[in-house]
Formats: sequence, C-alpha cells, structure tokens
Amino acid sequence: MIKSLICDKLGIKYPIFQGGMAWASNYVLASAVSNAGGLGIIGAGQMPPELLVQEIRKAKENTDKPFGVNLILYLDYIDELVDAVIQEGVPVVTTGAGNAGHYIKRFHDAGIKVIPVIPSVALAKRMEKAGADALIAEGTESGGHIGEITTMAIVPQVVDNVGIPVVAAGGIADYRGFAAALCLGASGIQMGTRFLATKECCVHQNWKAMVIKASDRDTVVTGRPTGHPVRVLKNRLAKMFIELEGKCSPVSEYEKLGVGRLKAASVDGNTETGSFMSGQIAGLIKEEKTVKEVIVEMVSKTEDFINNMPKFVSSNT
Ligand code: TUI
Repeated sequence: MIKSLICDKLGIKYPIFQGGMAWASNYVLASAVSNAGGLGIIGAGQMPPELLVQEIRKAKENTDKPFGVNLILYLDYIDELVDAVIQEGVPVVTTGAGNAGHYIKRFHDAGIKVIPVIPSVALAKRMEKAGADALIAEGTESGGHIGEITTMAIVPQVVDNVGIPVVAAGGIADYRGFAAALCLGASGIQMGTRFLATKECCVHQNWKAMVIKASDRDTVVTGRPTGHPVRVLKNRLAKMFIELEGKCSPVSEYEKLGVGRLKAASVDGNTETGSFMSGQIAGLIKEEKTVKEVIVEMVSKTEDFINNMPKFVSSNT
C-alpha cells in the first residue's frame, strides 16, 4: 500500500493532500477528502475570521480525521485569521503566497503542524530552518498564485536540500503524476484542479465544466507585473488583464480589475468576467467524480503502476 513518512507524521491513510483553494475548498470538500483517507484543506482565502471559525467547526463535525487550513499570507488582516486558527485548533496549517516563518512558533505552541507551500529551494531551506514540519514544493503548472519553476525541476531540488518530507504539487491529476512525484523523491502529492471537478466541490457548475472542457493550452498566467502572478483559464477577464500588461498599467489598475472575481467565478459562474483559477493539468480531467472515486482510483492505479514498472522500463521494448 502507498504509505509514506508524511502519513505517519500527520496520521493520514494516504499521502494525498487536497490543495487549499480560496472560494473553492470549504469544509464540505475538505472533510470528504479527509474521510476518504487524504488530507482535506479548507482554503481560507479572504474569508472573514468569523466565517473561518464556522468552517473549522463544521469540518470537525463532519470528520474525525486530520484536516488542514490554508492561509494566504499576503492578506493585510492575516493576523486575525492566524488567531482564529489558533483559537479553534486544527491539526495542520498550510501557507501560501508569503513567508510562514513568523507564525511557526505560535502554531507549534498550539499543537498545529505547519506545512508551507514554497516555490523555490531558497524558501524551502528558510522554512526548514524556521521549524516547518514538511513542505509542499509547488510547480508553476499549478492554478492560482504561482512561482516560476516547474514541478519536475523544483521537487528533486527541494528534496536534495532539506531533511523534512516534501509533498509535490502542480500538474498532478492521475496515477502517472502520483508515481512521477514519488520517483522525484516526494513523500506525497497535493492536487487542486482534480478536486475542483468533484461532486463535493462547491464551485459553480460552470467552473467545473470549464475545467472538464479545457485542453493543454487553455490556461494563461496574468498579473506578473503585480508580483502576484496567477494561472487562470482563458476567458474575457484574462484577456483584459493581458491588455493591462500590454499598456504597462500601474498595479492599482490590476487591483481594481481583480475585485470580486473569484466570487464571480465560484458563486455566479460568470464565464466571461470570473477568475477561473486552474492548473495546466485541467486538460487531463474529463469528468466530474466523487472525492472517494478520485482517491480510491489514484491509490489503486498508482500501486498497480509502480508494481508493474519493471515491465515499462525493459530495454527490449
Ligand atoms: O498560494 C498559492 N496559490 C493561491 S493563493 C490564491 S488567492 C489569490 N487571489 C488573487 C491573487 C493572488 C492570490 C490563489 N492561489 N499557492 C502557494 C504559493 N505560494 N505559490 C507561490 C507561493 C509563494 C510565493 C512567494 C510563497 C512564498 C513566496 O515568497 C515568500 C517570501 O517572502 O519570499
């Protein structure tokens, strides 16, 4: 059975994380993933602290398994979200879009494991030194806010530079990606886009349909000049962002255009002007499934594939 260091460290059955996604991974998705043996993660995004508290409480009602909360560190009221998480107590926190170093001691004092998402070796080393329990090395194939390095390149380099477990993220949606990540030295995987197209995910059906319809070249990175590049499915809004880049517009113009766009995608399903964050692997996802189907299939097919690997690498074929 596929089991790794990270499973023992977190008390989970399978080394499969569901990426924390703002406006997309609430307690329903997170508890379904945890109940299926993975690590479900509530995407706090820009939730007010009171809503995050409610989400954590509902997750606890819906699963007795470990789950996590993902915090976006560049928010100006991040300290309030950190306080809410510490007050409620959750097993795991993952962090994105910033340096988790300042918060690790407080989380540890509250018995919370900290797993920063990192886009570079330099940050990986800093986070290990600051006391992180594990790392999620995320490639630029991912959806949402991204770094520059591909999963194939970042994972083995991070693995070689730290002594804590590394989870691979970006461009993984089936058993081949899972097996590849293990071959690169990862102790587990994180998937976001695959879990967007599940029955338990709360996003508007239009978002799921766009993922299922997407092909390999249907995502684009916008917002590079702001320092917060995001990968989204191509649509009219993405085009408007690209036009801003062409005009060398000030950052304030991007901020103005970006207001409320995740809600427009997730709640309203506005295919023209919503921000439909998605990874490049969307092209591989052909149907909506239940969380359980995704996890059971990932585990059984990856096990089969790894057990039969010698056949695929025979020098006679
Ligand atoms: O955080 C993510 N993905 C996200 S956050 C998000 S919400 C958002 N909405 C609108 C605009 C921007 C974001 C949607 N998707 N992934 C983890 C991640 N973290 N990717 C890259 C990083 C990262 C980048 C720079 C982590 C640390 C860092 O530098 C820290 C430092 O201080 O050096």
